[in-house]
Amino acid sequence: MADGAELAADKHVRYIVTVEKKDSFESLVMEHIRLNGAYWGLTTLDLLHKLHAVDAAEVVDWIMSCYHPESGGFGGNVGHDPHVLYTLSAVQVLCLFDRLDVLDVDKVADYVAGLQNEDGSFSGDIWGEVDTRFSYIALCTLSLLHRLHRIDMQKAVDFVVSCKNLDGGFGAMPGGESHAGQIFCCVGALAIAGSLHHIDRDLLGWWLCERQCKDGGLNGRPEKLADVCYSWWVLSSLIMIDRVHWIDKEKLTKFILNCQDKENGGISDRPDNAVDIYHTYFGVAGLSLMEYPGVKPMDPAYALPLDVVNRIFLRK
Ligand code: GRG
Ligand code: ZN
Repeated sequence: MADGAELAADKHVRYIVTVEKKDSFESLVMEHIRLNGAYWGLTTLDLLHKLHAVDAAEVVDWIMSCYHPESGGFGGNVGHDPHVLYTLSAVQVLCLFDRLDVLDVDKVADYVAGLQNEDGSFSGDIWGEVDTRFSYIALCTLSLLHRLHRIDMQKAVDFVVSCKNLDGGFGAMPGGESHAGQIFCCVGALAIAGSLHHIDRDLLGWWLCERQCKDGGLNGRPEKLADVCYSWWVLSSLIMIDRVHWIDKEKLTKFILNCQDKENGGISDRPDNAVDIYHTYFGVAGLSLMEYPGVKPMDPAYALPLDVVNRIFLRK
């Protein structure tokens, strides 16, 4: 079989478990975003049916040590300031372990809802930066907590729609260039809001499927290099608008598998580069969206395994 032709799942599990331990080099350089890293690593383990390789109680304790009870938000690590980026990761990890019971749900929802601005947009924290990433994060977090009614949904949707461009894509704010990462955020937010009718599916689907490069990988916007993480940002968006069949899945699968370190585990952004936990997650998540055998199916809007999302919404 050709090099890189199969998913080296066991190697990736070992790589993630090593990185998630505090003293590895990668943990040190990513110290400020450790909660995001925990979400990437742990979701990957769950997708590979190996979440039990970590001690759930230990993870939940550590997550809660990043919590700020005064504001209701989570920091990226112990002692770091709260931000919605880490608050979503904390909620997602607690969902993986079915441990939302440790949260003061109304307090966390207060924190997120309190960041909505007059025009419907969301700031990321008290410093006020506005970006459609934060619109997605707010809607995703509040939906997982069953607290969507705490925001002005009409205004939230109107703001996201105001970031739509003539090419069918979306940017970080009104007039911002279309970028696959922001498109995921806007399509995801509209999917969660039940407002996908604001999207021209053929126009956006065309822009998204043009992201596939000759090497089979996907880029984030025209003229850029392919990168494994766009397998997630682009494919999830295409699935939400029902146009994923416009991508050559076989070529994309090969591109992702060729980015594996088959000896030490982990996946890189493109072939022969150094692996990291972020691209390991997005590589496996991309394969999940393409129904790769042995990988759990993932929900394209909530960025969590489908069984986890079903548990949250079917229980309610
Ligand atoms: C739960 C999956 C999940 C996400 C949470 C933070 C967030 C919400 C979304 C981020 C969306 C985003 C903007 C992704 C793009 C990240 C990225 C690879 C940026 C690089 O952009 P450039 O311009 O690189 O530096 P290119 O690839 O264009 O050369
Ligand atoms: Zn990338």
